[in-house]
Amino acid sequence: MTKHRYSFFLGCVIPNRLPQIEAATRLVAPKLDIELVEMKGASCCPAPGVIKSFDKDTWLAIVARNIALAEENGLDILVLCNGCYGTLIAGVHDLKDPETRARVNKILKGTGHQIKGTVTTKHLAEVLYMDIGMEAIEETIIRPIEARCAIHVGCHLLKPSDIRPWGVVEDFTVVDELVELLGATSVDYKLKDMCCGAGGGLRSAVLDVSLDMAREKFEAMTQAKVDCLVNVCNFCHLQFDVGQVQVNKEFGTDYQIPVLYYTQLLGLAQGFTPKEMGLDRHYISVEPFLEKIGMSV
Ligand code: 9S8
Ligand code: 9S8
Ligand code: COM
Repeated sequence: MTKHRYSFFLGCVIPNRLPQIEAATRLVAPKLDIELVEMKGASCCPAPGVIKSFDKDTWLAIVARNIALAEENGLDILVLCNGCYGTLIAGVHDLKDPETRARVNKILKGTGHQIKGTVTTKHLAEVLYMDIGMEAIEETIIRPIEARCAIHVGCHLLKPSDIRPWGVVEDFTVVDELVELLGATSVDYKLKDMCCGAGGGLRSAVLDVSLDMAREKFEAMTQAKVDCLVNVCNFCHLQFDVGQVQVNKEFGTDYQIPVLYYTQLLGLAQGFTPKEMGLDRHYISVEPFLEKIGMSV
């Protein structure tokens, strides 16, 4: 099998708040012949909904420095976060323009890095679906996950769609297919396409509105009787796991929806233990979901 090598971009949230997502991803990757190559000295991407809104050139210079590190590796970037995807894919796109590239390279001079425009950025879902392929993933599954899952795709994975590889995104099923490949059912629920409420600085700036949006999604998922929520963005993950505890406190509710990042679910299907997938580190207990699939932490 050919080896798939990527520059591994972690962003801020995973190293600081959700190291279990990194650990799970590092364990499942070799089974799919994916090699994750470090990006030494990488910084915040920086977040698209926040920094980009303040000053575009500052944003772009920092994006360019990160992309330059991947170019020095000679490898496309793999991200686990929709926000990082949004930033880096837009950066790659903007820096294709020779004038912009020259302007940004001038700012970069002092850092010792220059950007040439030779690498692209791929999201985990894209790498799995398009580079590795469903068949190769299926071959690694030894323990099918029979559970009802609410899938949350997140905003930045899909839009703006003209600089993303998906084509028409109004009926996007890639994440559903990846989840169902593991033996699970993707359950339709009201507001499935709605934002989790965290992005664009909302969670930091207007927490009550942010949590109210998450609450609406939890209510719809509960009504749909799901066993867990599966996501492909660490910021959505944070909002759903940590935020669920906050929602319960703020609104007097008692939602108990276990939240899994896709590689954690994939790892369970590949035979890793819940502990190896870091499921003992969640805010909302994953135990009911594990019980349903005949496992425990
Ligand atoms: S880096 Fe700094 S804040 Fe964050 S995780 Fe994802 S978006 Fe990019
Ligand atoms: S959804 Fe709306 S903006 Fe976003 S991608 Fe991740 S965080 Fe949740
Ligand atoms: C959300 C990223 S994943 S941001 O908050 O919109 O920048």
